[in-house]
Amino acid sequence: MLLRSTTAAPRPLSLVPAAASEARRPTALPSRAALASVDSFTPAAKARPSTGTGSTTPVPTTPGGSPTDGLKDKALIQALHDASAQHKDLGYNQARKIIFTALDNHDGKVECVYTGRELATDKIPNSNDMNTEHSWPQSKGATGAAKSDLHHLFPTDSKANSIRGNYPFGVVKDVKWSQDGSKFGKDANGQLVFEPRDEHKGNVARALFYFSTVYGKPIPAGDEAVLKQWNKLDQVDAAEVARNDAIQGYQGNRNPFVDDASLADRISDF
Ligand SMILES: [Ca+2]
Repeated sequence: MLLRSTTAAPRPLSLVPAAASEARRPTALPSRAALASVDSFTPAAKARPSTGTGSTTPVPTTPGGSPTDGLKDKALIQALHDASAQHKDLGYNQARKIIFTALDNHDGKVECVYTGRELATDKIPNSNDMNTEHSWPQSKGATGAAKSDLHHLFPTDSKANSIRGNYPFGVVKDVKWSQDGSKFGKDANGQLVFEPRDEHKGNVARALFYFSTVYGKPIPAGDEAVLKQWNKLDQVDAAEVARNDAIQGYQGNRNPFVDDASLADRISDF
């Protein structure tokens, strides 16, 4: 069920197009007070509602009416792409400002998704301290709008970010670096891989499933097998749902693999 309501958070973008008169009213946002600090935020007023493929009938938000029902593999990827790809390109500076001052700023602090290190900040930090992780690396295709797509961007300690570099994610057997549950080193096949701590494993898997689907990028088979395991190991929690809700408010689209984590197993080859 792609668009099921998982929380009580409003989803105005899928129901009511943002009117110009409401452009400064943050009705699409969760109630965190921190969100109000993003003074230049504007709702993704131009984003189309996720109405699927060409139909003028809104996608039902009740069970039993998802456009992905019964689909799998390429047909499911296409349907998810059609429902999720359209979104507002925030630009990289605005995306980072949102991450560090609102989206991932809780009680004035931002936490590195890899190490758990917290930084008190009310602005984009010095990039030598904490910076923005592209779960799908820029060097492997996260360019243009994808560079600023919040669904795969996370705050990270700069050293951990640098160690991950553009290495694939995988299960580390021969540890060369580790900190607070995240590891870098060789996997069972002797390939250098980065392994996030357990609580981020599912998040990163679902972020990459989203990226592959929205931007049409294949995931290597070995990586995909690991990510599908992580999708089950670290299941969607309330924080991940809240982040998905908030991102919809900013850029107008959702990660369907967070809304329904079982979708990934209906795709045999991303
Ligand atoms: Ca998690």
